[in-house]
Amino acid sequence: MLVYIGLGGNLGDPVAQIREGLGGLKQLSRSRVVRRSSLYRSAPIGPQNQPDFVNAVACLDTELAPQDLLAALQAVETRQGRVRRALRWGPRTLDLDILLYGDLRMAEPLLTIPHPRMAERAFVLLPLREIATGIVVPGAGKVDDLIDRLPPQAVHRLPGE
Ligand code: A4P
Ligand code: MG
Repeated sequence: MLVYIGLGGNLGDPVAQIREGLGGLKQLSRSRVVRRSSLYRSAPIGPQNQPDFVNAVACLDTELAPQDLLAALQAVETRQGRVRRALRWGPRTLDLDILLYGDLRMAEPLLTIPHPRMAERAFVLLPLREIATGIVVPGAGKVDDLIDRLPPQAVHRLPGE
């Protein structure tokens, strides 16, 4: 199954955190990283009194079921020093979200796919388009059309990353 994972972080050295997160994805069982986007610097969505984020998207070919993949991603987050805090959308060392899992659509208390907020987020859609031109977000539409409809958001590709 081809799945897309969103990476984000804004604490410590976020470029190093995202690189390390990509390393963590490479070590997931029954999975292989097929492709990864450049790194992007983005202004925070949510509370504004926190540092800019670095974001990226990776494509995995995996045999893990969605819940097992989520558990594996959370283990990588924890290994990289993430502490879950009360503040929603607050700062974090590394956040790994399942964006897309093939064409699957599911909504359960602990797992919603496609990621429910991805269609409004330039920091997800721009790196996704970079590695998956023409992809369709089930229930939302083509990535290019979604990007055309975005409100302005400060997202910049980091050269050489
Ligand atoms: N969960 C449900 N669906 C999913 C999914 N598709 N992938 C549940 C991953 N997790 C999913 O997530 C909370 C719970 O969501 C998990 O326990 C899981 O069961 P979390 O990672 O603990 O907390 P969170 O990331 O703070 O929550 P949330 O609501 O997912 O936040 P978002 O939407 O990921 O937003 N601004 C910029 N520029 N760049 C960013 O990367 N990220 C956020 C976080 C806010 N602002 C940002 C960025
Ligand atoms: Mg998350």
